[in-house]
Amino acid sequence: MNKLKQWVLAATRPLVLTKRPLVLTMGPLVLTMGPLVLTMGPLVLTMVFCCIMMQVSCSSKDETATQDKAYTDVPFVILDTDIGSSTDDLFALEMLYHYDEQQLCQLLGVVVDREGEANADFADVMNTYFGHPDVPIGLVQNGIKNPTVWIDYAKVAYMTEADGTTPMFLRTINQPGMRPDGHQLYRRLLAQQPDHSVSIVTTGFVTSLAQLLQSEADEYSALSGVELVRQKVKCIYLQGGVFGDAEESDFNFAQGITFAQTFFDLWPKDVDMVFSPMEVGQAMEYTPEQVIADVSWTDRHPIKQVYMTCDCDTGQRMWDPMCVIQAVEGDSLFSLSQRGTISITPQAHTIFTPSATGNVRYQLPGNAQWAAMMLEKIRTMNKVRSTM
Ligand SMILES: [Ca+2]
Repeated sequence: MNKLKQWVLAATRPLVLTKRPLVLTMGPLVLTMGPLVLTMGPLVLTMVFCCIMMQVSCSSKDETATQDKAYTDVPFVILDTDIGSSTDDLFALEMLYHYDEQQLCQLLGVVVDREGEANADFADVMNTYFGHPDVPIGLVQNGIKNPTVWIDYAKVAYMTEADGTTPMFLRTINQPGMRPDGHQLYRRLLAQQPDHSVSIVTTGFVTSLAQLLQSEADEYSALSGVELVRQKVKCIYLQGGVFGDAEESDFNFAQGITFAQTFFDLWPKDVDMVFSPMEVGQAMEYTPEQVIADVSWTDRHPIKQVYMTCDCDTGQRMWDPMCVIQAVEGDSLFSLSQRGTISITPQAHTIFTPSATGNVRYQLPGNAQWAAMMLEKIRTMNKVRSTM
């Protein structure tokens, strides 16, 4: 039954797209051109003109969306994830779908910053399964080569039913190489949004972000990457950073220190950053037994299948959702450091310097009661029974 409904979703995907205002504007535009075009004479000319107008209509939809979209403080979120290794990225993404459905945010897109089509395909499985096939996915190119993989779960995207041929999970894009480069997707999405409206949540590497900041004017925007970020981004939430007295490398940044140094050097010093260091999410343990039990109504669930297929008892904690929760629900749920500035050493040590005018804050660990409340938020989202 679940599978049947997924097929129905795939068949009706254009209808799902119509929930986006920018697409709604296309229909009338094209339709109203029809009679006008038909008066022009030869059929061939008509068809050519129709094609041109459809192209114009498509290329202008982004500008129309920008004009129509009133920013009302509901965060427009881009998730930048190293999906395909730790499973907390999956819960971060799942939560964003549900926050989007509750109209607490609008999920603009997903940037996969771990190289490999399989990782992007898994993000696609998530989008498709959870009813958000229209959320665009970008995939980093020229990123970090062979980073650590803690739990090799991307293969679950290609699992089949018992017959060995029927895919267990559907995807929206089935051709390899069809997804935009991660930093190009950033440029396209940012250029379309109102100023200072976008919250970036990065729960992996900062490869695509470094490439974005190094980018120059293109077909999406006349602004450089740095200026585009300064104009469009409200805040970036990052899982990472080591603060306090500890002198340790940050894992995510150490995996690609050159990218991290570029990112820290170029990120505009007047655009807010909030870090969620590892010890904050470390307090939330969502055990494999709990994950599987919380999705008791089906086995055809991508996160549950990961936990059924792979050994996820690896010390996995709910680090990444801490960034999502703050990005969507705001600062009031968190204890935050004072403001300051940040830099990174070649050893991937993050250096925080207090400053009342700084753009950087970081989350502080909460008590056991707070951690239990946060874990409950994650579990509640994961218990939502999919309508697919
Ligand atoms: Ca991650």
